[in-house]
Amino acid sequence: MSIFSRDRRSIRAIERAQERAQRRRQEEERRRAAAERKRQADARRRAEAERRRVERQRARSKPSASAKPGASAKPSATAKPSASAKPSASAKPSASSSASASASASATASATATATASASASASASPSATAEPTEQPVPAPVPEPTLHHRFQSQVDFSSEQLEVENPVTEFPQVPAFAVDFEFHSRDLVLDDGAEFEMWSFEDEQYERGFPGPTLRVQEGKVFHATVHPSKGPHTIHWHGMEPDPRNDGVGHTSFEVDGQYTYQMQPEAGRPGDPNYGAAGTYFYHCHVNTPLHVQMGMFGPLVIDPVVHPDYPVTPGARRAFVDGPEYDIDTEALFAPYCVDPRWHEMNHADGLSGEDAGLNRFEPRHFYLLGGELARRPAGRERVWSLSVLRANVAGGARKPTLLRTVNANYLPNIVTFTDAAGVEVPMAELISHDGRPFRDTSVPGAPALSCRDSGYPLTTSRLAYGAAERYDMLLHPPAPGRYFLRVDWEDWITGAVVGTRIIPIDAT
Ligand SMILES: [Cu+2]
Repeated sequence: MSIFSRDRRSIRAIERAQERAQRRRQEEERRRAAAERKRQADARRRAEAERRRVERQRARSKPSASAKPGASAKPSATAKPSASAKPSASAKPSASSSASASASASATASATATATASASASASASPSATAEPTEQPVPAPVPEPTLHHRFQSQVDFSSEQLEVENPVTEFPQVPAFAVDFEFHSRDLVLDDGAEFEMWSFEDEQYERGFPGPTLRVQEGKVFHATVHPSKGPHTIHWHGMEPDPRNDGVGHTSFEVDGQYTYQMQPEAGRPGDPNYGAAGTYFYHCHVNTPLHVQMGMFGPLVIDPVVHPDYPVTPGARRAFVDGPEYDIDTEALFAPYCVDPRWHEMNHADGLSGEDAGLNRFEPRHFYLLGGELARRPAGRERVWSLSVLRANVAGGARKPTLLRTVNANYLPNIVTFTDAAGVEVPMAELISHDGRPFRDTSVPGAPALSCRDSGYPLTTSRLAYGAAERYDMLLHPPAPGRYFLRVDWEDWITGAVVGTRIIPIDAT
């Protein structure tokens, strides 16, 4: 490498640092502006709710006021609260949040005053024979429902998510397994030498790495994952799991997290032969804030749910089952791969780009770099700023002493992928037995009422040389290379409209 190119690189590094600083400043300004817009919208909404509440209260207090003329001095008491309510109502629209808080407090106070005053008015009215005997008791004011908000547009919907500093984990239980994730953002070099700004989750083991930490949880066990976002709100969505809305990590149904939050869940335990139970399988987690951008920036990681061990389906040493009554596989060679690709333009964007209705270009995904993330699950390298990249797979030959190799895959792309298994000459080899999809085992459900055995146990293994799948899909497959030797795993990326192959990666599979 010449001095000239080193100089150019250092100049480029300085330029990039300056660009990053500039982007951060812009992002900060944008966030401040968005927060101000949100504050104003909230104030308007509160003022509107307040105005309606006062109007309704005035409408309610009218009949009781008309009943008063025959009564004593009390009617003037009922008249007063509604009169005092008027100025506070008119004061509201322009008021800030603290002003409207005290205003709503005074409105509630005046509402209670009306209720007690009119109640005592009707009480004092009934003993007197001259008072109208048909007077109806005034019902206590019904609390105004809040938080009902109709979004005006898609932009409104996506930019007005509830942000909460430190939401509380409801019904907390003692976890069998807990992790703690920080947010990180930094430049990482991927396996083709290209460098991009990446955002992801990190823990002590996989410091600032990519993808996010590998999580492995057993069915039936309570699991906690605490996230500490920074540089704007983030969440963790447990894609394919079904926790309650607070723990599902989707801002639209719960909240986005600013400070920290502990997600809690308990994956359901499987039952042999029953397709209605069980969570074992391959998943991934990802941020669900400005989702297309944040996932592309790298905010995702693998999640494996292991099955409970059922007495009817014991496990031999060195092996594990993919689901409760699923086939055993070899723990040593178990691997995961995730096709992922990068549109460099997206990696220059900011946290909230596109959320305020501007055309940020998130409708165009034009990847230029194609990657296979992952590797053997038992050997993921830990340590700072590691990108987990797949370069070679091992697989146990069919019919040998060892259990077959389990290959898990997560499509971490926005493009469809075609996976093909071939021999050294490029001829397809049907060596992949698909055993589950999206955390759901393939079972034979053709006989109603009979145990739904796995497809293999029912005599119909789903064996193929090719697999096509789209964004966020997962498959688990056993590999059965017919003889020792070198095979290949080929992954093609297709344009999602034209179907043209836009990228390809090929890695060897060494079968022994
Ligand atoms: Cu995020």
